[in-house]
Amino acid sequence: TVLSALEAGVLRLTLNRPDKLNAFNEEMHLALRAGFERAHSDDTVRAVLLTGAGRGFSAGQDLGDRDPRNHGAPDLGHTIETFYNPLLRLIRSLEKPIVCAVNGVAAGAGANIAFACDITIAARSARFIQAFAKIGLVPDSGGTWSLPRLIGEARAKALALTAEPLDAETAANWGLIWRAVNDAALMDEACALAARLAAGPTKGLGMTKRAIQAAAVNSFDEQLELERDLQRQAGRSGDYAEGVTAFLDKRKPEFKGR
Ligand code: LHQ
Repeated sequence: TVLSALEAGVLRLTLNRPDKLNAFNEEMHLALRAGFERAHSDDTVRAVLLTGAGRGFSAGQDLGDRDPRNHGAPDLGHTIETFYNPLLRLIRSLEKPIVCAVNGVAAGAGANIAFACDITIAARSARFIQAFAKIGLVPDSGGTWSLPRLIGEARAKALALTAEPLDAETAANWGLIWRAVNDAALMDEACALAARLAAGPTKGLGMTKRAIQAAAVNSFDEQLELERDLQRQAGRSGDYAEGVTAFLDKRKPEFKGR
């Protein structure tokens, strides 16, 4: 249900239930989690590329698993705690860049997982839908946190309360994603970006991600102190020495991710 391939430091994870628009069932959750756990533990992984197979990115939770006529009132809090929250924590806490290539519709949790990644690029034909309101639910997968931060309360509330689809171009103009690109160019652009990041100074990039995320809760003074501490660590990395040496030698740096 998730294809996993490591090439030149890029771990490519492809959601692979195309006939269900890559809706999440338990098996796909566990496979994707295993992919991100590998990204955490394997030093040869220096960037992640997340995308979907077929015409959709992900339609969110598999509602076929959830027929209330068969199951009665479910404990969705348990589903969130067991499957979605651990995944979102793995994405945000990974100190390596995650590129998300949204190849088609991203609905419900599928949209919010895309917004939790570090650099999200979408095909121009992709749509983002906060589908939760259509079935009486609340945005999850960090959506109520990321939406107001990325686009402000007014737009966040309108998207979440109406469940109206948002096109990729508007999502990019609003700052919800990095860029909308032509459909045919999506995978080339996303792979090139992931490859570039995987060849970068991984420790420094990882700490940059951590610092920017920490700004959501820190005061200005706390953030200045965090920058000092992280810069101290970055300054001791081999990649810093290589970066400065290469600059002085007027050549391209060869970062090792250490
Ligand atoms: C699907 C799904 C789907 C199963 C398309 N499930 N089959 C967390 C915790 C616990 C519970 C609940 O939820 C959550 C978080 C959430 O993510 S809630 C939100 C769940 N997602 C949705 O409500 C979206 C439902 N899907 C749609 O609204 C549409 O399918 C979209 C707008 C995504 C795409 O529309 P179309 O391009 O017209 O495609 P389609 O509707 O024809 O779908 C294609 C196939 O995929 C179809 O199957 P079929 O056998 O008829 O070809 C759909 O039934 C299936 N599919 N989404 N979530």
